[in-house]
Amino acid sequence: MKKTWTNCWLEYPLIQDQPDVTITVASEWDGVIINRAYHELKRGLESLYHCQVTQAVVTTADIRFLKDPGLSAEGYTINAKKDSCTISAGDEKGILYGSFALLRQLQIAQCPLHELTWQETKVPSNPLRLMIHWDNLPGDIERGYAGDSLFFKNNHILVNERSIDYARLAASAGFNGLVINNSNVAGAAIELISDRFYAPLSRLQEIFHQYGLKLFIAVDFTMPMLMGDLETADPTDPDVQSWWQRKAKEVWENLPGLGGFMVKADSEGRPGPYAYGKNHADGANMLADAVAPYGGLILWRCFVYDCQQDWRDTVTDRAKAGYDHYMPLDGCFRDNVVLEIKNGPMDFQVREPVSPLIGGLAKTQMLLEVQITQEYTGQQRHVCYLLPWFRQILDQDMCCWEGPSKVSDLIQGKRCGKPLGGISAIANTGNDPNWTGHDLAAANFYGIGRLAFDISLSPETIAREWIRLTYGDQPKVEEVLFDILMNSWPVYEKYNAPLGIGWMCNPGFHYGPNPNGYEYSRWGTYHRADHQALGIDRTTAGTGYTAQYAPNLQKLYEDVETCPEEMILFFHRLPYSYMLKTGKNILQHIYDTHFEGAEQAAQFLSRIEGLAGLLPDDVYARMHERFTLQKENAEEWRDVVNTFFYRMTGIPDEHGRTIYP
Ligand code: GCV
Repeated sequence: MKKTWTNCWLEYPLIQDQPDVTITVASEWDGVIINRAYHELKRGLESLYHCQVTQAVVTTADIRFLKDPGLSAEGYTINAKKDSCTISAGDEKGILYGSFALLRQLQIAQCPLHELTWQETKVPSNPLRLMIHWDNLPGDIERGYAGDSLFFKNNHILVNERSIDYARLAASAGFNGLVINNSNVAGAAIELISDRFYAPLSRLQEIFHQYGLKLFIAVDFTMPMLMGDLETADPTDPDVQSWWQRKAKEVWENLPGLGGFMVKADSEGRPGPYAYGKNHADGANMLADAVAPYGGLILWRCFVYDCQQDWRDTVTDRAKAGYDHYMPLDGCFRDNVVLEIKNGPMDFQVREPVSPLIGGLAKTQMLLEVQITQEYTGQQRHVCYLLPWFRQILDQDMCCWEGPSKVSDLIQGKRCGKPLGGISAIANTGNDPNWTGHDLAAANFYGIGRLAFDISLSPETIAREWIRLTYGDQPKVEEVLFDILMNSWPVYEKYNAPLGIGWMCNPGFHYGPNPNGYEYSRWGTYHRADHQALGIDRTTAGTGYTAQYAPNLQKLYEDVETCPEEMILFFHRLPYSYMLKTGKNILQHIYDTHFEGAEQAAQFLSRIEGLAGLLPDDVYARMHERFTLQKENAEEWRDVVNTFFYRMTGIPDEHGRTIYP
């Protein structure tokens, strides 16, 4: 297949021309992953220096892979001392991660290998670092904004050179697993775990394995009915249990080393244990028992709410659903079950508080689920670098016990004392030439992998790294792209839904301004705006949502004076005249931020135009097109949202700007 796609951050732009230099690499031990590490170093170094890279004996090599049983799984130590460089690890994966780290550092330092003096030891912060694909077997992607699936086409599995490049990108960012199919399992996907697909799946799995990536498959809870001839999927039914046990045996015989299954149950029309009067622990544990003999995991999604719920009363609140469903089950799950929890209580809005379930569960392993496919954050037409947001989420202290209780601690299992947990990202990749639609969206793919591997990283460090690796050492490019990336989420938020309200986009598609657009809003608008006030009272006097947080956080959110203002309308219903700490009332805040956001989006475009000639032509053309669209769309958001509130209140902008276009 002719290569029609980019290498993203594995481009390895030239640092110094050294055609006469030969760099030798040797390893103390063999293995398929070690072999990949060697080939990655060879590819990277030859591109960075135009040198030769060959294999040698351990004692004389320039770069040596050493075994260090003292290092934890997947960890590495690099010791570069000008004329010698060692990468030590306890397992093969550590050598692979160490090799990518060395290539990264050379590009940061912009020096030849024999001038590098550098020491680094890293052990991944999170045992699970997963990309979650919502790819469908026909080849489309649910909420995909970068082309078609990399894994499926016309109900067949694709195994090709691009699968290898995908694995390279994922491993180099730090991921160690992926779910390849949509958890809304439908059509041919129901047969993914059958003879029809085992052979190509096994070939795909072999590629992933060489890059240290575990394959996971999303399954439907009613498989015994859909694939088998059972009339029930009741998790307590012995026939159902033995159906899954037989199936698991068959699956692992065909796909040894498979990571496990992901399940979305009792959610948005998906079947689950509730249909049989059973709970989610009954469902997850039944599956967990079936896969346990093979070391399999069950990733159980917690996105459970009644989307048709009537919430005109004051206590029914979708935000409460996750906690209400799962808290009573804390401690009831098997050790090979991990609960996968969206970062917020709603659904990947541009701003939400952290899900109270994350602070609630004390005895259960958790996987934080974030969304890098930009469903609600501009759909990869707009730039929205999400790492500053993810940093805030991970740093949020849930104040839920006397030990370390930041989200980053809790997902690492510091509270429950169990070994599994981590970060999963709903993937933003597809078969577009640049993988992610918007060229700058690749920073989210790279960034969340890096952050999952090393939870201490700042969004700034990651952004600079990504720019440097992708576009080389070009100060002007770095200055402009860094600035745009770092401002992109705040700017997007400004022209979108204000102060934590959420949605205000077209139903279904979730793109474009529509203040009353929440699809499940037949019982009232999401923001509840009328001519006097807006927002939802989620205090204990309102829906009672704040009571799901530990006392300190509850107090913080409950009191309108201390509630973080960027989320004030998520927690409180307030009059338009309510004065924010900026000295502006809410209405004027909405007007001002929408004018500012649209202006800043326009500035992004002119700054990108300043990079003409510095970026590759195709990259520049794509970026120019997307930033032009973002500018136009931001103006539309500004006008639609401002007009909505102007009509609602009849109060004009204090500065006399035109509101009704
Ligand atoms: C895969 C949101 C999206 C759905 C998605 C769902 C989920 O509701 O709009 O497309 O379905 O989240 O997380 O399962």
